[in-house]
Amino acid sequence: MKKFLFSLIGILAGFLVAALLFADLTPGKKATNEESSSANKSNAEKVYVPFGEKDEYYMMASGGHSGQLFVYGLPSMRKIRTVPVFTPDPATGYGFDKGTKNMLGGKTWGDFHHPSISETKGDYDGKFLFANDVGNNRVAAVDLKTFHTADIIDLPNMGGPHAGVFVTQNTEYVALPTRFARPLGGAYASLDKYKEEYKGVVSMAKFDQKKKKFSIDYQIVLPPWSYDLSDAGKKMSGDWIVMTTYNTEFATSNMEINASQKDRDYIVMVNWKKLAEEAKSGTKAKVVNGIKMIDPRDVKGSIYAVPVSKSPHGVDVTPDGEYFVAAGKLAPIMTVFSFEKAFDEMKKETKKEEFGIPVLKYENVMEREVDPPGALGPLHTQYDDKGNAYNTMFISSEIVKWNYKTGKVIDRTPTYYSPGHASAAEGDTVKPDGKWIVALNKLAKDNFLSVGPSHPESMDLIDISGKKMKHVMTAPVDPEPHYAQIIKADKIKTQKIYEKDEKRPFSTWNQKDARIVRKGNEVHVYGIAMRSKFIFDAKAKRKDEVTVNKGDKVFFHMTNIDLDQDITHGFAINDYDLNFEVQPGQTNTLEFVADKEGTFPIYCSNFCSALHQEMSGYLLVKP
Ligand code: CUK
Ligand code: CUA
Repeated sequence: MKKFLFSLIGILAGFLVAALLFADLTPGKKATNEESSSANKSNAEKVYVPFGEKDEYYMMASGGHSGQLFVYGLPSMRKIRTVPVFTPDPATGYGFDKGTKNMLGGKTWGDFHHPSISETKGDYDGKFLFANDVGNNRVAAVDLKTFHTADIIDLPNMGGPHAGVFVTQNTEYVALPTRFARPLGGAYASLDKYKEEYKGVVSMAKFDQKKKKFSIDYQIVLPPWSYDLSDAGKKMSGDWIVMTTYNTEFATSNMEINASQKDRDYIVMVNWKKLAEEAKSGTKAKVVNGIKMIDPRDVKGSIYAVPVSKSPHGVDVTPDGEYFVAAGKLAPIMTVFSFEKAFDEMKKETKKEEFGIPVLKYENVMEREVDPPGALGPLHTQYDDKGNAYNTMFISSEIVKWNYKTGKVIDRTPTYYSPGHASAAEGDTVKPDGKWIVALNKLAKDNFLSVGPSHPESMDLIDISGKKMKHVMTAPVDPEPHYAQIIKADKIKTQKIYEKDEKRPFSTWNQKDARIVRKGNEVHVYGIAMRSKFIFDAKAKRKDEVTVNKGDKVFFHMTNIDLDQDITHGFAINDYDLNFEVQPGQTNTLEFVADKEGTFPIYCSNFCSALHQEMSGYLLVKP
């Protein structure tokens, strides 16, 4: 009881300090107000990208509970595109056409936290971007040639893959550790059985870049400790993944207090390579709901736990792969751990165990603790090219720059306000750029024109090329970028159009081939969209009319034959709640049941030419 009171007092004190700090950081303290106009002018020049020139970086930001990916240009901070991933999007017809509708499987939202760009030798290769859905247990891949979502799969046996997504250094695996513990398959089990029946799970997915398809290679079964964030090792630590936990208390309710009892939680270290071998040719895996599951306690030397200050949030491996830094949201310190020391410690025989997992000695693995005075609520760590780390401080609303080899604090700069993650240019790679960091803030307060009681989130662009950080600008962003990755623009090679492909199923390339084919109560329209008309049936009196019977299943297989970049056609059916698009050279299918009789105009919903308004036709549904 005494212990419980202690924690309670601790937490309350934390809030009090937080409140004081918030009060301290409201507008009067804004750096921009105090800086001279010449400083502001140079800030403006830093972000100004003249017409005709392009940004130097892409910033790929997760869209949180919008389920989408937000694409920005840096340093201008101009938003370039919303790429729909987990949520239907009428603006692009995503989730309306047959392919993407099937991919979403009827789900209407996702909660996307951590984008992860595919890597080769620990460097972003700009080919694909992976996304986790904490809301509906999914993982997605976005093809960075087209910025279209290429594949989505469900992750069975999990309760919110929050601690992913990250890739191993050659994208061998797309790893997704769970946040919530659940009985396997989501089966019913009383919360009184939490310790025995509930599991933490890591999905180890493989992505076939040629076929653009995911598969789950194996899953790792873990104690129900609630895994928060994670990262993959690099170089010397490349076979390992590290994960923070925040509920080694096995709390099942009132988590805020009950999961914050102990002074220490664990970082869990798992050797993914050993487990992959076991999954491939061993005998320890059990198939659960169609997936190979391995309890790493059955595979010697594949799992260890390292104590860490209570309830850490992020854990991030340094670019050289030699250390990992945990940031404790309740303990206001960053802890640097050494992989080398951990490997030495693993070799020693006498080890304490918890839940059957060997526990390494904290003092023997910890390299240093860094505790900048007054800096509160450290969440995530990023790196530059000079051995420096940058930590977001949620409560004291700042970024702290420090050297991870010496522990020396070098600089601090306020953010506006309350950063979750920050993202450094090329920050997760083996060679970060060290030019920019963007703080992804949870609160904007009064930074922008008011839009009522709830405001946008905000992003601070900070120049980290010098010894001192320089806050350059703040931009609004829709909810909610948890994390972002910033990649050099020249690493991404987009395609201009979808190439004409005569063999593609359902496509029609010649106007004279547009046709309507009936099979029982199915009506297949092999149609063409072009400036500025639809052709559904080349031989009919009215080429842009489709007549069906009520109850028919209708398929519009539309090909956009305008092989000209950016000439996208929309396809909307008035009064039928349907809209999708075909990009240049693309073929897309819309499938629906004509369950409403009557006369329904069809029109192009994406402005495409001077005669866009004329690009229309009719769907007639006979009673
Ligand atoms: S979490 Cu949001 S601030 Cu989902 Cu990466 Cu840390
Ligand atoms: Cu086609 Cu507007």
